[in-house]
Amino acid sequence: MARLIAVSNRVPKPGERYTSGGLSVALRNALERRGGLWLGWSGQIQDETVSEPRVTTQRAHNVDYVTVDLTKRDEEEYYNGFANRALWPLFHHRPGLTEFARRDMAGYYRVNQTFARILAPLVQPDDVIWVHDYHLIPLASELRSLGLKNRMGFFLHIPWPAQELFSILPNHARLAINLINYDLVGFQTKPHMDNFITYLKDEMDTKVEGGELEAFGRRTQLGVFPISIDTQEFIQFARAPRSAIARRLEHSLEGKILALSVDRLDYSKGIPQRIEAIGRFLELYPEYKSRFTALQVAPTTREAIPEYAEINREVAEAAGRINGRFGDIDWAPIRYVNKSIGRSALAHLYRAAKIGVVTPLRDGMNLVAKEYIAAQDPENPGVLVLSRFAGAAKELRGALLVNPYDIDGVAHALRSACEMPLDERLSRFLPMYAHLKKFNVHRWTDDFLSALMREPQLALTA
Ligand code: ADQ
Repeated sequence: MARLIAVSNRVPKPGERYTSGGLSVALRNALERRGGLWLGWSGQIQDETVSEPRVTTQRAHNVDYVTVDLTKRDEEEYYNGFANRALWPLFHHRPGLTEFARRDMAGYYRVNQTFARILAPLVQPDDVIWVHDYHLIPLASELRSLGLKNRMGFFLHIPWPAQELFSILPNHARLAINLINYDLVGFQTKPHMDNFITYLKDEMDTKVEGGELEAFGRRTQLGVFPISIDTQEFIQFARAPRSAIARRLEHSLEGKILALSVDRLDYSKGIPQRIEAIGRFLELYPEYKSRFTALQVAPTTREAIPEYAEINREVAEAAGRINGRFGDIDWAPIRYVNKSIGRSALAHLYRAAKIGVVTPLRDGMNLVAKEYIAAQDPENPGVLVLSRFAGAAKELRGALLVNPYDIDGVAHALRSACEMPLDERLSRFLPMYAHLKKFNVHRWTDDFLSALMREPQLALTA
């Protein structure tokens, strides 16, 4: 079996097995099965004056974890700059938040080059290379220019934007060509893939047929691979005796209906709009005052980026406003905490919530929606209120699908969720539960890797 090489912006520590999210667990699993190597940024910053990046290798369970330190300048330009202030907002359809700087773009290419230079000598001829996400789009081009002929796949975890938006990037053609240097490019949903195909046809006059494109003397396969969760793990966590945090939560609820949201604190997640909708719900249906509690768990991320400090302030203000307006001396409608919660406690919180509120303005997939479903009691499940703009909406058809910009619409959906009888909750929940048992994250890694290892000609006739 060919060895697997995974590359992602960050690499978890070999021992972080039960604290990290589904993706790293699944990737680690695939790497351990085949033997492999995982390369990415260590998260450490090194002195600018050191001429070569510090590389650390740790081996555990058949896998080499190779981590690279970056300089402050690399972090500013590659990570905070081009990846998170240009690509992230634009790919989430927020051109107003997009800050493009040529210096950042140069830093982005420089770090990709550094990763390629470090990786190339470690690669054996029949290794298969799987690159993750928008930070590393140019990696295959850099590796190929160093002479590597290996099969290389890329998976985009975030949406691919509409053509009009992508072409706002001054270097859009270069990035698209970077993607063509992979053998397989995977997207979360068909609309994301179709956006890319439209761009290729209109801007680059490229032929795309049967999910395969031919350009610049190369053949690249495109595909849809909706990412999933370790469903069994979540089912087991949720079934286990409740953790202390879940007991504290249930005790504090005193029988009130819990509507739970769990997100990284990010402007793409639609948190201020969601809080606004909770206010509207209480305004339209005052009978729920003192009977309903919304809990928003949102650890801060990417704090060095100004837009992220701003969203933190905005969410705290919105929650304060709604609590001030609707709350009472013994009840506040919204609890807002900037905390990260362990996986098994998280499963218990999901299970305690009669309503899961997942309303991003745009999201590649959104794993919280899937985790919420997996953690429910199959005999008495809760209701998922889900944004139609999350990739997960393409699969979780039993959710109450909402438009997160439509504050009244979300308020009505919250009411329907509160009132929904058991038979309707079951008929919505059971197909989603069965779907997630079958399409879990292990199936996702297997599907992507078997597509990557298939020869292109075979893919044409498949
Ligand atoms: P994210 O934008 O990070 O991921 P998401 O898919 O929801 O979004 O994944 C978040 C993960 O972090 C979930 O597993 C969740 O449980 C965990 N998490 C969030 N808040 C937490 C908290 N307070 N405590 C503990 N854990 C928390 C990107 C894309 C998504 C895509 C994923 C995977 O933006 O669209 O689904 O990658 O491809």
